Amino acid sequence: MSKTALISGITGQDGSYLAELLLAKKYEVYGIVRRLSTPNVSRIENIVDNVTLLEGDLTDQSSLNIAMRTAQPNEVYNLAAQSFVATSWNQPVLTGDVTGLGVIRMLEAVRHFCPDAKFYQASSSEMFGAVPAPQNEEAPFKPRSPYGVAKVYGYHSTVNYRESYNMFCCNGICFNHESSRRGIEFVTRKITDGVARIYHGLTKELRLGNLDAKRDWGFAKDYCIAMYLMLQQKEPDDYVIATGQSHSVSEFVELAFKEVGLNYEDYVIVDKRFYRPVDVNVLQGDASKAKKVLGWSPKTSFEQLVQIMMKAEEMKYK
Ligand code: NAP
Ligand code: G4F
Repeated sequence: MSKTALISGITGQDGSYLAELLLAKKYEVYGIVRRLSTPNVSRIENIVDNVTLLEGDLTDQSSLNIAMRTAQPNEVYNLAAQSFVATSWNQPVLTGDVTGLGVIRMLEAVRHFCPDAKFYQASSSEMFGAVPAPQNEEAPFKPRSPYGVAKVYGYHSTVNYRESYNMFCCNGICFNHESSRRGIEFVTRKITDGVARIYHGLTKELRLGNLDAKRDWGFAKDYCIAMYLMLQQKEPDDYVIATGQSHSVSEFVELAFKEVGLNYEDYVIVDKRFYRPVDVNVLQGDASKAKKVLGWSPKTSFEQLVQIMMKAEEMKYK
């Protein structure tokens, strides 16, 4: 019998890849979408006729209750969030409401309307913050942003519902993962889009912030497989999902410019406007547990990721 999945954040980067993966596995897929003046389904245009979209907002309990009651899912993937770290200093209350309390609202809706459903929470390496690398499931959390603080709340809520109500709840502690579907304000997409614009003569410079920050960057499609695998296990648990390799923003910049035969030093300007009040210096994950238990490992190298993203940008401006 085919399974049913409900995805919050289906219109986002990960939601779109996860929906494609589950459709390929013959799932019936529902997605929660918030009301916007202009509907934003650009990332799921190719599958929009194959999924059922339900109106809902992570700040509104009743809409989440109705979504659970309507879909009666076997699996719930909570991917919706105010996910941009920089914005979390400008909108800390909204970030806490959506990214933190939103998790409890989703868990409550599951508890009351489909208590047997398996639940995935999109936790984040941003929770580790100032903790020295490499970070695994045993590392403490020292978040450095309102977003990281909200994600820690969501993480502990997920563990708490597992322990309090014996619900099947998992945290995927995902390190940064990117693709051509990444939002334009995140640094990798900002870089690949900027390089393509420079290459095609649309602009002359690329303004960035902290070039020394290091991230463990993987390919989003690989990470959605790990999310799915977590909910196929016999027992619920929490897993770090990462490549184990860390690279600086300047390394990403250099490679992206190299892809089109340009030298980044001729175009990149460091602009204090893009610095954060505090930054996370180094993220580098240890995903040994995911490899051992889920049989998961990343398939895309850092160099391949930059190439994939640059190829997509080149197509866009051709
Ligand atoms: P994304 O592209 O920013 O997508 C976020 C999704 O959440 C969008 O579909 C957005 O809808 C939806 N959303 C935002 N506010 C909402 C609200 N109040 N009610 C309902 N939906 C709302 O993020 P992503 O990169 O796919 O990441 C997916 C999840 O993984 C997020 O929770 C993120 O924090 C977490 N995460 C991501 C990474 C990463 O590197 N990508 C790493 C660790 C954890 P609209 O389309 O309407 O804006
Ligand atoms: O691409 P970013 O904005 O991603 P960040 O802050 O690491 O957060 C992403 O990954 C988290 C997982 O660790 C997710 F939970 C979260 O939802 C999101 O997906 O910034 C990466 C680094 C930072 O150190 C930032 O200071 O790049 C640095 N950076 C340098 N110049 C910049 C810029 N970031 C942005 N967005 N824009 C710049 O101009």
